[in-house]
Amino acid sequence: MKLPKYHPRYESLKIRENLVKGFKEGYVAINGLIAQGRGECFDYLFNEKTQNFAAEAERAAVALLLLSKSPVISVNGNVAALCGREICKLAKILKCPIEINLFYWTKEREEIIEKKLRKFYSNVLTEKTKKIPNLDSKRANVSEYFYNADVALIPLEDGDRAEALVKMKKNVIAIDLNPLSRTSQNATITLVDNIVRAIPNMITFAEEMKNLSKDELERIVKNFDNKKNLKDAINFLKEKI
Ligand code: PTJ
Repeated sequence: MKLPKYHPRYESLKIRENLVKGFKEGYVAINGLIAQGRGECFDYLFNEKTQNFAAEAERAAVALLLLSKSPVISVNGNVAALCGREICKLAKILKCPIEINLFYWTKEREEIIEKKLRKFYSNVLTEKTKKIPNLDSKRANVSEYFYNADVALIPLEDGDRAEALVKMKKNVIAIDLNPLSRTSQNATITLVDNIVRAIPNMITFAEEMKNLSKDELERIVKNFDNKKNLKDAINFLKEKI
């Protein structure tokens, strides 16, 4: 469908179209369309804009990733469809690998996503030799690198895996429009923002901050309070309603 640019819901409809295209190409799970609907509902309440609390969390997340010794970015079907190219750009700046991890895993979906990402970035991990403890799904299978990573960026993640990663003592950065989800509540840093804005914002921050000293980056992380940030997001929703 050709979307007219003047349509008041152009951006939101464009995102939907990208997901539907990804579904037709065989790499977005049908359940991914439902997940997007859930996200859209929250995004509507956040005025479809990056609010101050989200920008603050995005800055802290970039500082944490720049401080990390072994960061990793996890990508699922929705993430690949919504910002595959941008997430590769972020990984390049952070010099970190990307790992494909699917809730509704099939070999075919994984291969299509891998091919898509490799057009922009070569450091895509595929060999899964380890299992995340206490997690009973295909999402438990990870690479050795992921298993040992100190910081994991996990956009649009399910609550079980987020919790299991926190239990492994990893620093977990979530991107989730629902500030009440288990993923949001358990993460070390939660970006309550639409991924289509969060990743480009993180790219801008990473470019600005990549030459900051370790002390400056540590100060940014230390001054960030995730519980307070989530409260600010929830209060925003309360006032909006
Ligand atoms: O590709 P797969 O097989 O790994 O499956 C991916 C999905 C997303 C289908 C799977 O992880 C899933 O079922 O996710 P959930 O639990 O339905 O959604 C995860 C969270 O992402 C929810 O809290 C949504 O509100 C949120 N969300 C959805 N779309 C966006 C979003 N957050 C930020 N930006 C979005 N565009």
